[in-house]
Amino acid sequence: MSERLRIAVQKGGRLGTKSLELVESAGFRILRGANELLYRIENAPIDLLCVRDDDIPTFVDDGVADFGIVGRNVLEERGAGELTEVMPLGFGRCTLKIAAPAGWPYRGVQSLQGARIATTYPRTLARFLERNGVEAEIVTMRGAVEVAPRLKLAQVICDLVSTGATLEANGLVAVDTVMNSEAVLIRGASKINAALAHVAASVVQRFRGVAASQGSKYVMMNAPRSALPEISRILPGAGAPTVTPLAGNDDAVAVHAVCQESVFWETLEKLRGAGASAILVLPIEKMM
Ligand code: PRT
Ligand code: ZN
Repeated sequence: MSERLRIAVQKGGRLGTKSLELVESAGFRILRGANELLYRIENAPIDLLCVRDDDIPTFVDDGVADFGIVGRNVLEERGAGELTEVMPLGFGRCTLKIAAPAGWPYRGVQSLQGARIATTYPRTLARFLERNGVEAEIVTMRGAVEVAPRLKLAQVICDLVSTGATLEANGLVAVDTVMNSEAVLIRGASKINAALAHVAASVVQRFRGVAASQGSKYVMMNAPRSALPEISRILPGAGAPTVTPLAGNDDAVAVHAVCQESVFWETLEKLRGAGASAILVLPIEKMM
């Protein structure tokens, strides 16, 4: 068993930078030495193993790494086995979609019966088709799935979509969703060295804190006491707000709340409409 906790992260790619940012936001200082495969954490007994995303589940499963950060789509395609998703991390969001050439007659999953579907996610797609009682031919490709319909390799594709620009550039339209994905923290069945158990617990707790604080906002305002029920109703994803009296004014209170969802301008306008004034929306750096 290793003396240091190991977390496998993608080297480069779409998740690499964000994964390192998460680690740093959690207060772990990364020492970027000459070894690009292994980064040491300066202030905790943790090493980051920087590898291809496809290898991360295997490393975690084999106990070479204690945790991994990988797209849920990669985990799903592999078949989770003994691996578990500890928590979603809130970045690398994308959707595995079925897409067809514009004008292709799609009327629900049954339209895929007998079709040829190109994908880099054959197992996930097969499970989706099976769940829906559809039989189709799966053409497995290593990449560039979006060109398959033009090359007549397949009629339809199943691929990850984030902005939708790739589909649009290839004259394809998303017609169905197979799964939603984002970066997730994964853990295997292997035991963590007892001496490192507290480090593992702290990684999980701090990552949870960072993931939760992203998108959360601290909202403060003044309001007439009578407007409190209406204001509580408007605040998105807030628990019970903290209410404190304002000096020298018996009818007015200060309201403080942590909102777990985005606070849009529309929300502020509604709060104003309900009688709130001096509304402040602040970012939250850490939450525990
Ligand atoms: O080299 P390595 O094997 O490590 O990396 P990789 O090339 O296999 O993976 P990489 O870095 O491309 O993606 C890593 C993870 O990012 C994926 O497993 C997903 O969980 C996540 N992710 C988020 C995406 C996308 N968004 C995404 N848009 N992965 C791929 N794409 C591709 C998609 O396949 C399509 O080709 O981007 C294109 C579509 O993008 P839009 O923006 O045009 O819709
Ligand atoms: Zn890969």
